[in-house]
Amino acid sequence: LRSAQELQLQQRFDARIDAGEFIEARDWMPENYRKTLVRQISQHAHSEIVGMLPEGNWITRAPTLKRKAILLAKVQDEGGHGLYLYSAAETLGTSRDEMLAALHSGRAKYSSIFNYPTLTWADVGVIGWLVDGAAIMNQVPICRCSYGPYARAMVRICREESFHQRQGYEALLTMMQRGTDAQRAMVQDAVNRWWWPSLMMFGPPDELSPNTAQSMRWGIKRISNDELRQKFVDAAVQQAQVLGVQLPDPDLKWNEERGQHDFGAIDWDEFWRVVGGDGPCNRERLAARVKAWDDGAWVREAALAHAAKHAEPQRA
Ligand code: FAQ
Repeated sequence: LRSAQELQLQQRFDARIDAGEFIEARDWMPENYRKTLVRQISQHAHSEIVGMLPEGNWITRAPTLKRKAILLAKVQDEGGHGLYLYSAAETLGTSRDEMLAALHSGRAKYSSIFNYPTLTWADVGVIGWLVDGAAIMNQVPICRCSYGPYARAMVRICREESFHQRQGYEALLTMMQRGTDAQRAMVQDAVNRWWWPSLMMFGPPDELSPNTAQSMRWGIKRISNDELRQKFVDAAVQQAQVLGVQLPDPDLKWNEERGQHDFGAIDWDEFWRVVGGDGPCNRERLAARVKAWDDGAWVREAALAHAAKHAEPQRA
């Protein structure tokens, strides 16, 4: 049985959520609200950090110095996003070490999309267009999330993601409009491979999404998985036309009555396989993160030794 005081705190919390107020780190919050936020924000942070790997694969092979400089900056931005998000999650009382230990031991999730390989340079452009495009569609509503530190981190992240999306689209436009037939075919092949995994980024269908109802009640999620996926499809169709690529779905067509596009069935078995650790690159991605953590041990030790030295009282 809950105490009268706890019930009062709960009622006050619910009223603040209903009034659209931000909840801040020191405010009282239900334990499950805290747990849900740590789960989502840490998974989001892990996605940003693991998400550096597929594109990082092309830094040494970018076709021009300009493209290389852009890609370096983009991958570095993703690292920055991961750091803001770990900081936002830390305000809820979970340490970064705990979150990273969960990632490295395979207990924590990160976005399924980063378990697919980047086979050609066109994949880098398609990640910008479709993957960053899907990320923005999902993340703009999180700028209005009820937890203040997460919402504020998302404002800057979304600005940077929208720049990333444009650079990816521009790289593809260059290949489609000024490239060779082989380059155009490379773009189409990359679109064929990334389209369906991009739709999976929004998560399972609403009726099979265990967290949506409660997260929407708490104002953590503002728009459901299926609604966001639909908005993404509608936006991508026009962008594909301008680019001159086909989206690989024979069932994709405008539905006059709904005022939206119908689209084909998503392979949810594939999605759950990848989420469960058995996608094309899951093992490679996790191994790369664990190696980076192990290789960085000396930096963490040196920083701690330095901090300890400065914390010592000054000797006369
Ligand atoms: N992959 O009940 P729901 C980026 C899990 S963008 C893996 O619907 P929820 C930028 C879900 O965690 C990518 N797992 O869950 C970038 C849950 O499992 P759990 C990251 C997934 O939380 C671009 C279970 O399935 N963006 O990094 C996925 O209400 C380019 C049931 O699902 C974010 O994280 C998936 N795709 O909704 C970087 C955005 N979908 O935890 C580099 C913030 C679902 O109960 C290069 N997150 N699951 O064991 C969200 O908006 C939400 O967490 C959703 C899932 C929409 C992802």
